[in-house]
Amino acid sequence: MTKIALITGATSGIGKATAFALAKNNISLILCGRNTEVLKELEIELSKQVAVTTLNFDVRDKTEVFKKIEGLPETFKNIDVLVNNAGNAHGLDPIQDGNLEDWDSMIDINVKGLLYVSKAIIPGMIERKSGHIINIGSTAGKEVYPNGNVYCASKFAVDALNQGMRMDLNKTGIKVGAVNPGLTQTAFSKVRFKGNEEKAEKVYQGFEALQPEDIADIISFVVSRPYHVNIADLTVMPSAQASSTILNKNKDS
Ligand code: 8X3
Repeated sequence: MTKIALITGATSGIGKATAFALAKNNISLILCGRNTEVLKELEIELSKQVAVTTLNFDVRDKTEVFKKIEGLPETFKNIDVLVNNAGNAHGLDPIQDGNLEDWDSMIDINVKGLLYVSKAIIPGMIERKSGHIINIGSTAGKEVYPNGNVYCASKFAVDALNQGMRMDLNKTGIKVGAVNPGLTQTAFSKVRFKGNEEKAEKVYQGFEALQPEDIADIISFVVSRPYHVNIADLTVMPSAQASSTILNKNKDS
């Protein structure tokens, strides 16, 4: 039977690439995001391959999250795969200079948003005694780096929730795992640096960064494992990266 996957943050970066990768594997899609225009474009494009519906919400808005997920058409209600991908970094400041709004955004999107969406979907998975939750963490959730403070904390929380969910759902038939990307060239740094393209581009200069498609490929592999195989925790870095702080960049970049 055709699987159904719900992807948060599906309008860009890893989320968008994952939508294309899963469609290639004939998985029906529920694409969630804040940008209605891009959602519409993706729906038109991807419905050439698979059944697609879109949900327009901000993961921070718990009322909307529950309303939109509960309102899914019958044919999309039995979600097999949840890809908790929505997440952002806001700012790269030492803790003493941190901006309260940036902190709120990161905790609200990366941690609370992931919790709301999961809470809305888990009961149906429990009822059906099957489901697969893939949490998109980060190398920043494995190892703190200078000025990463709250972003790292939010991704450490994702790591903790990934482990906690797997334990609590162990008897329910739902499998839970995380994919933790390192330096991946998306709009991530542009958002982190509030639109400063120059600063953002520099992050990925002088080495070959991961592309969203590299991670989408891996998510697609994770999804396609037989049911008894759970990829519980997977960290992926560009070959030039050894840790959150060790990166082999060309001297002159
Ligand atoms: C993205 C990885 O190192 O830019 O989560 O924080 S990093």
